[in-house]
Amino acid sequence: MRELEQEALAAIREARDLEALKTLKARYLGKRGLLTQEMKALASLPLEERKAKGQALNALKEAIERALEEREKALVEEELRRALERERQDVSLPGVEVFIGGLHPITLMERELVEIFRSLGYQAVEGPEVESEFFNFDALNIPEHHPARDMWDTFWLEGEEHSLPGPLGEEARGRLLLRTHTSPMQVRYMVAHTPPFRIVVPGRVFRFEQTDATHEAVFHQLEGLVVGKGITMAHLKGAIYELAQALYGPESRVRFQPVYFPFVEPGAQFAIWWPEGRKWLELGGAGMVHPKVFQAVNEYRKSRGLPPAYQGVTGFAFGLGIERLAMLRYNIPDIRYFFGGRLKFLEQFRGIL
Ligand code: YSA
Repeated sequence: MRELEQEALAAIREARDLEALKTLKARYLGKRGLLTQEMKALASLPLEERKAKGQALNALKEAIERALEEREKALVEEELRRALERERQDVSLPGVEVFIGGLHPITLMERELVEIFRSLGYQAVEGPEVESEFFNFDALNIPEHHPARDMWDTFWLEGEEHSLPGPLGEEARGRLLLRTHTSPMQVRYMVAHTPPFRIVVPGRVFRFEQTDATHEAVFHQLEGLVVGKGITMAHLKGAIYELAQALYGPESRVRFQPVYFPFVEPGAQFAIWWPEGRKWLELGGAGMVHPKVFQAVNEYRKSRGLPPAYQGVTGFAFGLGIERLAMLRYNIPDIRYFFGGRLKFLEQFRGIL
């Protein structure tokens, strides 16, 4: 019996896993286990011997059960420790960088401008980049062969097969082109709406031009148009003044100089004093909406069965280049960087949303 005890306890101590432990349990305590058989054999022994051996066998059974329990506990703990080791995470490891894009500097500048005008009660609207000759030129008092057309070198679309919806969903008149300024939206908006209103129109424009550090063939403008009863040049100056204040603070000033645009009378070019750089920034053109533009809008409305809504009202308009402002805001020396497609340039704006 001593032998059996030594053998059993040693085997249990050395069991390598729970599976081996289960086999040992069956070997000693199972239905046909060694200890069970010894127990059965008791019946054939004389009473005194049976009693003594019975007690010894019970003690051995308890010892084996205890040993099995202890070993099982140890094996479970060991397995847990190994699992923890295996699945260990080093939380101090540097993370994997997630690539976050950013907004393009022109988008940022455009949003800043739109926000300024929104705070002044303007509504932002957008128009098509492919435009018809009628809205880009004719309705703005620049008929075919008018020398003023030379102010805007134009990309024309080839062929007659294209058609473009006008402001009322009808087919737009005239040849198609890439809009050379955002001013055609003045006409589109007026045809479809009645005054009074204040709008700004941000957007991309195209000119068949030689490029240099301050001129691109593709650039962005912000158009403004305010129409109502009693609108004057003073309102225009006030609007540009508010823009200057919002952009460059209380030290900023504005300057207007007479200039010719066919769709305004009087017309002006305007500049904003940039206190930090101590210089005037020529931003764009402006003026009082020309009566001929109102007349073209009224005629267009009439041809579509709408009443002429532009009588007894006046309006001012302006159009400024967005790239110039973004160049200053982000310290960019050459306008061609904006759409040169170089990642090194764009990555500087990563994460700016
Ligand atoms: C004038 C009167 C109004 O009642 C309304 C709008 C205007 C502006 C007019 N539609 C226009 O396009 N005038 S502009 O040809 O002088 O351009 C306006 C601004 O766009 C310029 O002052 C300049 O800031 C920018 N711009 C013009 N050509 C550019 C350019 N920016 C970058 N590259 C070019 N090639």
